Amino acid sequence: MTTKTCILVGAPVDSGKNRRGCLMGPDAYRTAGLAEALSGLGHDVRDMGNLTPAPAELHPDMPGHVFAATQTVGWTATLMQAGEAAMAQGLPIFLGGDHSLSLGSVAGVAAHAAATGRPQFVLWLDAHSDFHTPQSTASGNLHGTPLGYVTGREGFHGFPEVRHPVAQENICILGLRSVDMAEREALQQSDIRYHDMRAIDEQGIAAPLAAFLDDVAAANGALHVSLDVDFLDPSFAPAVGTTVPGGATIREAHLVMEMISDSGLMTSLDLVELNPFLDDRGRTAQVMVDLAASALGRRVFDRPTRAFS
Ligand code: HAR
Ligand code: MN
Ligand code: MN
Ligand code: MN
Repeated sequence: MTTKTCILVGAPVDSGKNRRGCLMGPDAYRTAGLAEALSGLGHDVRDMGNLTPAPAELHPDMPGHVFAATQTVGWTATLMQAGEAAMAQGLPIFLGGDHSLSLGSVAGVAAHAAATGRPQFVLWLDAHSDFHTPQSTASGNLHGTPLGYVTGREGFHGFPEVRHPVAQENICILGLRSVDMAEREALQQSDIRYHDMRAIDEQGIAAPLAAFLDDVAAANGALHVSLDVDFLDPSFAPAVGTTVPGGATIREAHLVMEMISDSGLMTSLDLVELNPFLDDRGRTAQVMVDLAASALGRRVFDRPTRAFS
């Protein structure tokens, strides 16, 4: 694959849910050797360090059960700006942080795509659909809302305006196995394409992904990939607060990443929901680094043997 300038954007966002630990994610990826893995593939890697959230205020219309909304508003403003700016420099890799970071990362890269006249596409690899609004979420956890926000759903009071919403038909979710009732109804009424684990078991993961990548290519789209740790089966990716059994296998996940790499279409990437406090000797961080490397050109035959422990 062609050599890229990879911009590592540390986003230690921990406000998207009540359980702490995702703030350690960026340093876990650094410790697991992300920059070295990517530069070893020939890429130019620039680590921008970690961002901090902009000051923000709580909007009176934000429902009271929403957790740490003010902080997530601040993160969204910061990440939107940083995401748009990083797109002008290369291929941003957002090192999370919980999935609420994607309110900002996706809105930011979509603004850049709009400015360059390209449609934004999003591949969402997740056990969850993250399509809530602050009104529909029962948990109050904003990490369950980024797809709601970036598609322009109502009710994100106090958040930056989404000037360039992502078109529903340009979004593909793979890996679903935990969807709340309110999200399920909204998803069914939307043009988002989604494939749950049942569909993946029946049809394989390559067919729906290939169809989506074809559409991205035909539209000359920009492709943002958002990889949630819980897309993976918790048996080998335990470091996440919201484990759901029955996730993608390591081979399915690598196949997805290798197909993305082969397509040459990916323009930005999120690595989210890693909670190093829950990890087992760094193995989940290492799996995520390996997957990022696959998305950026590493192949099975090129991989050095690595032992955990
Ligand atoms: N749908 C549930 C909620 O809104 C769980 C959301 C969990 N989201 C993540 N990211 N872990 O996908 O609370
Ligand atoms: Mn998620
Ligand atoms: Mn614009
Ligand atoms: Mn999830």
